[in-house]
Amino acid sequence: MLEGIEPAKKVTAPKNFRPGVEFDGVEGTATTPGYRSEPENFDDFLIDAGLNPETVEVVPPIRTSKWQQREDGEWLTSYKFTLRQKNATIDLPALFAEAKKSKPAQPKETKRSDKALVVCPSDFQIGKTGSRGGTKETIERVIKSYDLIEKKAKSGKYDRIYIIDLGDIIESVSNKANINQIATNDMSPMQQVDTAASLLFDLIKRMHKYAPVTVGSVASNHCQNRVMGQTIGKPGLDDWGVVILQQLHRLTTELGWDVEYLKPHEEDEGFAFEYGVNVVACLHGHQASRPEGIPKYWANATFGLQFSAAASLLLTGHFHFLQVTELGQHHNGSSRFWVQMPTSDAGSDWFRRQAGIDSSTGIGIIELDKDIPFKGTVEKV
Ligand SMILES: [Mn+2]
Repeated sequence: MLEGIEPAKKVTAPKNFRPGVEFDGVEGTATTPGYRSEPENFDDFLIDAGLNPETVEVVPPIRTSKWQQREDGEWLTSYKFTLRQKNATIDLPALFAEAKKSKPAQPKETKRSDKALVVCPSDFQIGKTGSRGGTKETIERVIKSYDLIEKKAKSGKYDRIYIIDLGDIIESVSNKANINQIATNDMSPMQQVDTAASLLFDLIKRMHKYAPVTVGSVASNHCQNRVMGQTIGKPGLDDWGVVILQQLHRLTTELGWDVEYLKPHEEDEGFAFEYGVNVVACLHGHQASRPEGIPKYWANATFGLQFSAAASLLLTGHFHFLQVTELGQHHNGSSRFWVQMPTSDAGSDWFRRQAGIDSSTGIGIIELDKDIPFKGTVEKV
């Protein structure tokens, strides 16, 4: 009775077909098993493979291969694509597209405290390589800090969050040792700008979920417009950090987010803002050749009625370590303070070799009370 009936043909996939996932934590490849119909996304597949679709994304192009289960039977389709950790490789057009499709809600109307969080990314020097690695490692360090800052932002019910880029966000190629920079950089200045903008945008996006945001950028030595060793143009305008700020302004305005911006006057290199009884001046720090020169600079700038004259708190970067210094008095009833903020960079090996000293990396954050003058507490995350 069974004669003449052929056993069903084996399900055979095309040659070289092997479903699987390879992922090294940053990027990888995936080949899915056969699907009967086109899946809406690959989230379930990624979860089955032990990956989190929130942190790992599918990168087009997506290649397909089709085969028939048996003669006249159903067709199956397998998909092959690249995977990458979100934020690991950064491409600004892609970032803009992503920003548009995933508008985070406006910060919730909750009862807010009379406190602001001031987050100070400083001296990322994106594009530089050193004893702490290259751009990839710098991004990893920065994202780790961001995760801790986000925890703080989430629980703080802040009235406002300030993100102050204290300068040298890119490495550039125009230092004194510019030939060496060509050897030690792992990205061109253009790609450094693109990556740095993406990193700052990520921080704005995270903070904006919890409070209205103000973003500021100061002018700095690595971001200066230099031609053949000379600085040209207007320092507060012709600066890569300020250019990044302009791009972010455009992006968040288009998205309709509640983000304000602070930048130097075009003839200045820093700016000041007020939060309640606290007046905060922001400056990169390259105005002094050594950290010990900053208090003198500030005193002179106060006599010269510069933007920092009325400040109760001066924030700087440039020197790559955290230091809180109490200086003189302020009209708000407290002392003036100078806070030198830490770096997230790949390592200043020439400085380490010469001076012997080195510090751990991190991002400095400060909680400011509207009615209470700053008393010197800084957290490094
Ligand atoms: Mn610097």
